[in-house]
Amino acid sequence: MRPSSEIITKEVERTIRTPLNIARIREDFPILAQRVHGKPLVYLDNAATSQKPQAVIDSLARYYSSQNANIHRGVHTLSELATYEYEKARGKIKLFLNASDSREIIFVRGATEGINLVAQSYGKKFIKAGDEIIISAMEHHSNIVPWQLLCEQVGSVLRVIPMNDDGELLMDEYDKLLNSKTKFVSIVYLSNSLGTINPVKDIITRAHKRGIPVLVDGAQSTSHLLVDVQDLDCDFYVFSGHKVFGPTGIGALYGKTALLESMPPYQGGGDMISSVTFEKTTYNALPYKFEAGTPNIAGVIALGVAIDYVRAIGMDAIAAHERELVNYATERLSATDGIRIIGTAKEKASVVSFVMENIHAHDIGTIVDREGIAIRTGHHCTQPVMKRFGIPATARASFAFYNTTHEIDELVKALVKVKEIFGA
Ligand code: 7TS
Repeated sequence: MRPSSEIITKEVERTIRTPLNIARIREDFPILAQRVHGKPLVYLDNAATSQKPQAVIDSLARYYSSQNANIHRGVHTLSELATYEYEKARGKIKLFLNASDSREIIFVRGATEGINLVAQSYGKKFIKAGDEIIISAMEHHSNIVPWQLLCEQVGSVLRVIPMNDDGELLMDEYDKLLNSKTKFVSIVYLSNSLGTINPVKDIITRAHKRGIPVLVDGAQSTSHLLVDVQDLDCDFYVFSGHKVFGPTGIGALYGKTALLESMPPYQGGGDMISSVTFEKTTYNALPYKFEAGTPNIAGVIALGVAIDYVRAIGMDAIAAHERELVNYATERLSATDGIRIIGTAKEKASVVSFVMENIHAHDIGTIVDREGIAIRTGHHCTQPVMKRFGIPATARASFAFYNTTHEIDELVKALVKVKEIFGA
């Protein structure tokens, strides 16, 4: 559990910041003041990537204008400063996820690279021919393909937890899939195409009863839910910085120390070694064993700033505001003739996917864009989800804490125009 001082801070943040002062928060995001096609930008594509506060943008400029140097290798002032800032950011992510040790935080390019690292390092060492890996029917391709690659390499088998028509996992079916051949479970916390919040803690408990490790794909959950990796007891957790108001090209993998210690390096190169001879190379300690080569130093430092920003607002306040947005969008879209919501789980956050009768999702996206509204349309890199619901694509509005109910009204107005254009 979190230390009590942190819980108290969270309480204070909640009482002074609920409800959030959205107008004030929006001033921190310069891009939100833009006009698109002459209309105020309504940015509802946060599941694809979130916008960046000025503090994050400034951090990138500050790094390159006054701190730029390579880390972990120089004794000169700038190198020491860059190293200090880089490692400080690791500490911030440790706190944000409530990991027990900074060495459990590995910097990677994003959720995708984090999953590939675990599949190739842990998977190749510990998963053998005939072993089974369980994922779910609502995984992003990033949490399907790396496991399929591993299956091709070692001869293991992928098993899939099915879901119901609301987009909720069938836990009884999960229980049936768990058996003595199961060697790994990899599961999405918050679905990017349905908005379902999965019962990951329960999923982890059931796997652990059989000694099976679990990876949680936190690509979507990290910016919307308070995540506590110790409370979840997950073995691995991955997320992408760009979805948490930080830069692209940087993210983190959390792994329990004992597991990370047992795994071979993912890539070879500078910084990940302890000593190299042509006869034998020994590897560096955690976390450096998994951070070969010069990393995205500016990205790491700016991600730390993004985490500071999110923590200052408070995840509880963010979750409460976004719950309101999802409920409001669900109500308004359901009340509009010809619109059907895909993903009606009881536990949902931040994402509302929908289809419109006889209108392709791409047409919806193109027309609302003319109104300055950014939504995503397509399969959202979850083709099996589309197949499960028998549709080619959805239109998806996805929210962040800076969105408002007024923006949802604007979306609904634009969708009514879409219907008019198609004579629906
Ligand atoms: N897992 C989930 C659940 C995701 O939603 C995404 C990206 C990823 C993994 C991969 O993240 P990356 O940062 O490594 O690419 N999801 C989306 C999306 O919904 N629209 O664009 C990217």
